[in-house]
Amino acid sequence: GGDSARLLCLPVHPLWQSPITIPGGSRQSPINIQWRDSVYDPHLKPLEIRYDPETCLHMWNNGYCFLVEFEDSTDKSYITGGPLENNYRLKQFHFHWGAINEWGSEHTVDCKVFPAELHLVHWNSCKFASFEEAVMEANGLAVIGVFLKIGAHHSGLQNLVEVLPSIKHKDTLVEFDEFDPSCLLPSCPDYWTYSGSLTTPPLTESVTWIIKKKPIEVDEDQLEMFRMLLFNSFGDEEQRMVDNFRPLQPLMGRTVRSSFS
Ligand code: SG5
Ligand code: ZN
Repeated sequence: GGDSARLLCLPVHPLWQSPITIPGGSRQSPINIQWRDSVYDPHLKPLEIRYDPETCLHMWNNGYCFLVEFEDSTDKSYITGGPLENNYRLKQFHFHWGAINEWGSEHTVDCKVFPAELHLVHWNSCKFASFEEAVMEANGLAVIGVFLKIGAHHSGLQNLVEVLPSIKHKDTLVEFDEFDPSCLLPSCPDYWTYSGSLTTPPLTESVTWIIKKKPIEVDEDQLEMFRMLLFNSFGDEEQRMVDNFRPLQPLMGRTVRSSFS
């Protein structure tokens, strides 16, 4: 993020350059999840995930990460249950990753860092009319986080990886349809949940985080393809898109609940 990059005298990513006010700053993300401090909540229901591959629209490089966006004018792709009291519609998913496998995830578990982390971003369609409205409000958003670790080749992820060379530069977009992001979720239903924020500007404290306990496995070559993307636009100096994660934020007395004991 901005502050730590400045201390280390690294170039600051454009996303973090303008002054940003952190509203309140008492429930910021990401955090380290200390397993033994998480509290098992037997009332937490299983998370219900209903994704319609027809709602998948396109993939693009926004100059910070790559994201896949979904048609969200109706409740065709949504989640409910778990810690959520309403339906939350899928808006987009994206990843954060490191230059090397030793770091890259935003959340950590017992201080363990993973090489990458997937975020599926949803907004509360029972209480709000649009994503933009929900972004500013408590209970506006729900993000599912999934850790990626190095292991077996992931055939679902490969469908994304194959399109990455066509969105190498900032602000490039390709049509990408018929993709079901539930193929990127571990089969284990266990998760942690806590109240937090977006991890990029506007950093609003509107997110119910749902962090899956089990990581998914991807192979080294697949993550290397993430690292071939560029932060810069076509024609500008080449800067590899890596290390696009925010540093850990203080817990500030929050409780992390677990769906499992
Ligand atoms: C918000 O937060 C941003 C995303 C951003 C995630 O959803 O959206 C807005 O602020 C629009 C009102 O930004 C975009 O989608 C750019 C067009 O996603 C990213 O920047 C990709 C990393 C960040 O969500 S997160 O907290 O799950 N990391
Ligand atoms: Zn994210």
